[in-house]
Amino acid sequence: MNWLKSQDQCKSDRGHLVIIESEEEQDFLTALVEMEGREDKSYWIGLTDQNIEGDFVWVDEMPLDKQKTFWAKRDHDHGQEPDNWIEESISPGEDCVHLQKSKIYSGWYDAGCEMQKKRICEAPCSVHG
Ligand SMILES: [Ca+2]
Ligand SMILES: [Ca+2]
Repeated sequence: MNWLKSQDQCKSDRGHLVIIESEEEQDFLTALVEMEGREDKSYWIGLTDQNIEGDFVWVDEMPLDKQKTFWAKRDHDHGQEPDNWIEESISPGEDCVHLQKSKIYSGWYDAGCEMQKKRICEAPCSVHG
């Protein structure tokens, strides 16, 4: 699904797209993604700069802590995400973030919000007696 539909889908399960708050959480999710073993290991997370370009905010409206980011360094062209890639008639900019597992470097990439990807939802653990 696209990013917005992914978030709606998570909400309908009383959750939200995942908010990554620590290196442990990042490592945990990367390991899960790895275990799933798909070729295209790319999943929406709850981070976007749709409102103000370059100003990344989590889906709970908390701003991204710049000390706790896991942006990817791209292997093929030695680029650094987020790059808000703009190219006429191909990419109008990139405002939604996905976690991607690659052989060399796993991390966050900004991408077009309309791209179809899997998602990682997070929901509170409910305990009923
Ligand atoms: Ca952007
Ligand atoms: Ca990008």
